[in-house]
Amino acid sequence: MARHLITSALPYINGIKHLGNMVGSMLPADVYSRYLRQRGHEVLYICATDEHGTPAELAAQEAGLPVSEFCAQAHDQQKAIYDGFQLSFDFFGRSSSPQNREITQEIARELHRNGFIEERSVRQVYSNADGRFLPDRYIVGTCPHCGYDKARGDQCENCTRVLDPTDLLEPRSAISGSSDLEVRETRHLFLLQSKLTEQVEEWIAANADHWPVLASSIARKWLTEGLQDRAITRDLEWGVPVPADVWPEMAAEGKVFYVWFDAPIEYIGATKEWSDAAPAGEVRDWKSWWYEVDEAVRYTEFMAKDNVPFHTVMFPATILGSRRPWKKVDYVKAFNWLTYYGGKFSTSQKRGIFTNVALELLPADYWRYFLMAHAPESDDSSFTWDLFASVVNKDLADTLGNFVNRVLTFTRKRFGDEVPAGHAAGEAEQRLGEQLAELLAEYEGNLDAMNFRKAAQSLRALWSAGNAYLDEKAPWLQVKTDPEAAALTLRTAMNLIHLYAVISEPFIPTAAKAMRGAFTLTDDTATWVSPEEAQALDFVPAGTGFTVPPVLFAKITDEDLATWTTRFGGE
Ligand code: B3M
Ligand code: ZN
Repeated sequence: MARHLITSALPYINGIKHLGNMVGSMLPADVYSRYLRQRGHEVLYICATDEHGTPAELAAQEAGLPVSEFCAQAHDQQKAIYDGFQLSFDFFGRSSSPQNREITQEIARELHRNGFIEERSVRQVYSNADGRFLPDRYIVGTCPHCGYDKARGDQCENCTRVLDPTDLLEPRSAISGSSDLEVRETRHLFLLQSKLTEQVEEWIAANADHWPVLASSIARKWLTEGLQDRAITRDLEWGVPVPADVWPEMAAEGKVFYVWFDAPIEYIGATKEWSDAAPAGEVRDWKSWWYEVDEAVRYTEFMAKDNVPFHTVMFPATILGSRRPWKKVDYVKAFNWLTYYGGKFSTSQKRGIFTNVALELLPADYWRYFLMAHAPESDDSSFTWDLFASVVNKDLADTLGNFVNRVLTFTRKRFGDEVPAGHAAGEAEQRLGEQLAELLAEYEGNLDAMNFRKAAQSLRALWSAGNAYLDEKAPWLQVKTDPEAAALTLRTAMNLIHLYAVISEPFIPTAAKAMRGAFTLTDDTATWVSPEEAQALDFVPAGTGFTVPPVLFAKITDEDLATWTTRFGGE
């Protein structure tokens, strides 16, 4: 038994996330957490909303709310959706928490003490109409290369060229549209990453070999480009204030830390939030997960590939520079993009499916299974309604759901409300058992390795094995000539249902619970079973009471498909 610390990239606060975000961070982290808990490990799965930065301020402005209120509401709204998706966070915190402020400021002080922070003058665009400095991406204008008139100060979306705000023709504020802009001198704190290069290199050399290629290649590529010193403060209302004891002038000017400085620290901050929220009588020791921890804690991070540089280079540089024994990541599980018909999911163009809307259409299990079975692991993967419907109908409705329903309904009709006994297991059961043991071992291997697509394939193979067995034995025919033979088949099939309930739980927790709940058992836990136990298939003995649960998965009809394709756009 080990202690597993698990985090998924913090969803940004400014809007509801789409399915692409879900599959690249929170959902796989949840599947993995659930699996490890079932296997008896101690798991702490931490996530939070990432609340600071300009986009939050702008979203609040658009909503006509003070930013603190906007964030509080948006946090609750996201939390409700994640509950709907059955994400089993141990804690879902907020990067604007006092805990994160305290730890972020403390780490900044340590970086300063160790000579890794320097104050520098910079020239920055100031908007007189808005009364504030503008971050590069909030200056828009015409691209000098391609003439696109909505190019941002950091990059032209049309020709993808990287820009400096001063390159833009006819620059204006993205906030107010005002062109009354000037360049002013201001001061910011810089994290001297260049001085930390060697240590980050060493750390990556010692660790990245164990990561999946997607993560290690991005980390190494970033390193070869060299670590630049970077500004870690901003002129914003909303953020972790620069501590006044170290930088009194900057604090007085209202400088706050850059959102990417405090966001990863919130992994620690949220753990302290979890600790502080302990109910009376329960001791939660956040430091035992993060500070001076021994080998026993294994830390796994989940994220989409664009977040990898921050987690494998910048955040480790921050932590290393603090010279404190903070836990660093052991394994970085990164994901490619889930596309919508090969194109980007887009909020502004209303392309694709958002997490709240998904739950209005279908319960979480449908999405959870589909997304993980088609997770963008080795490559990008594409969502299409046809693919979604065929996976749901084949795997969930036919292979699993129909099996469960068929077996329980038929048994009740022929043998009543208790698991029937019948003959002793024979050769077919022997073969089935061996097959189950082999497939379960493979499934475990894929989950241990966090190969989610392959794990879903193994799970599906386990479901199919049950179907093949049932079709071969055909209890609806057996019952006519040898009811005891039919009873054996059905008892075996009912044990399969119980096995499925246990092993499907990481992917489809609601259906798993319904399957487990079909049997009257005193022990209602989903404790994992070993391949040997799967082979023995003796979970629900003859005489166990059962009920027939409602249909587990409804089929997606052609009519649903047509409606959704029209509503959300296809092709
Ligand atoms: N909020 C992800 C994003 O918005 C970012 C992750 C932070 S993880 C510390 O792209
Ligand atoms: Zn351009």
